[in-house]
Amino acid sequence: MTGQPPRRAAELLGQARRVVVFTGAGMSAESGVPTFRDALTGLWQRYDAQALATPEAFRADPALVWGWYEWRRHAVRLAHPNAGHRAVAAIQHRAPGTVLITQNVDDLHERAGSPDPVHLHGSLFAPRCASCARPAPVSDDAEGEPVDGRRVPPPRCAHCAAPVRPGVVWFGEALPGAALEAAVEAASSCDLLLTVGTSGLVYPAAEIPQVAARLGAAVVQVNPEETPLDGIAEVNLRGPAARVLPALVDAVWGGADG
Ligand code: BV8
Ligand code: ZN
Repeated sequence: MTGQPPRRAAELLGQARRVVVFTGAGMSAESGVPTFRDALTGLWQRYDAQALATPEAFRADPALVWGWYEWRRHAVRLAHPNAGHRAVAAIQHRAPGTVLITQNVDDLHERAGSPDPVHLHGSLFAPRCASCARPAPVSDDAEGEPVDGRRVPPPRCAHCAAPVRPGVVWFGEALPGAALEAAVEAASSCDLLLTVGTSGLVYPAAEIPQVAARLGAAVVQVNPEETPLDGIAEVNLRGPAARVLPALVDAVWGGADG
C-alpha cells in the first residue's frame, strides 16, 4: 500500500467520535461492477455514460436507457460485496453512529450488512413511474436475462400507464432533498470523513468531503489514483478499497469481522 502508512489513519479512525464514510464507484470495482466512467463495458462502449444518464436520453430513446440500466442491475445482481464493503460494515458496527453516504446506485453496501446507507444518487433497485412517481416493481429477469447492448422497452406504470424509469439521479436532476440534507448534516458534524473510491468530480456530491474538511474534520482518502480530494485529505491511502479498508479496520480493531 503506497502513500502514508495506515498508522495515522488508524489513529484518526480509532479516536474519532463521529465518523462519516463517503463512497463512490471505486468501492464496487473489486466486485466486478464497473466504475461509472467504465460503466459502459461491452456493447455499451459506443455510448457516453454522461450522455446516457440524462432525462433527455430517456425521453429520446427510453428503450435504450432502460436497457442499459437493466443490464447494470443484472450485473449488480450477479456481483457480490467485496472485503471493502464488509470493512465499511465493520466500521459501522465498531463505531456506532457512523453515517455511510454513497454515490453508488448498487446495493452492495446493504448486502454487506451496512444499515440504510444514504444514497445520494438513488438506486438501481428503486424504479418509479416517470410521471406519477409511484414505485414500480424491480424486474427479476424472469422474462430472460437482459442482453448486453440490447434496447428494452421500459414497463408501464400500473397506475397511470406512463413509462417506468430507473430510480437513479440523472445529470441535470436534483439530488433527493432528504438524502442531500442528511449527508450535509452528517458531514458538518463529523470529526472524521473517510472517502473511498470516488473521483470527486460530480457535484453536489463532491461537496460532501469538502464540507467536512471546512468544518474541521480530518479527511482520509482511499483511492489507487490521485483525485481532487488529495488536497483536503490529511492521509491518502493509495490502494484498492478491498485491500486497504480491511487493513485499516484490522489496525484499529484487530480484524474486520472481529
Ligand atoms: C445537478 C447515477 C442541478 C446515475 C450519477 C460543471 C461544474 C460543476 C457541476 C456541473 C458542471 N456541469 C454540470 C454539472 C452538474 C453535474 C456534474 O457534477 N457534472 C460533472 C460531470 C462536472 N451534476 C449534476 O448534474 C447533478 N445534478 O447538479 O442538478 C439541479 C439542481 C436543482 C434542480 C435541478 C437541477 C446530478 C449528478 C448525479 C449524476 N448521477 N449516478 C447512474 O449511475 O447511471 S453520477 C455517477 O458518476 C456516479 O453515481 C458517481 O457519483 C459519479 C462519479 O463517479 P464515481 O463514483 O466518483 O466514480 P468514478 O468512475 O468517477 O471514479 C471511480 C473512482 O474510483 C476513481 O477515482 C478510481 O481511481 C477509483 N477506483 C477505481 N478502482 C478502485 C478505486 N477506488 C478504490 N478501490 C478500487 N479498487
Ligand atoms: Zn404512474
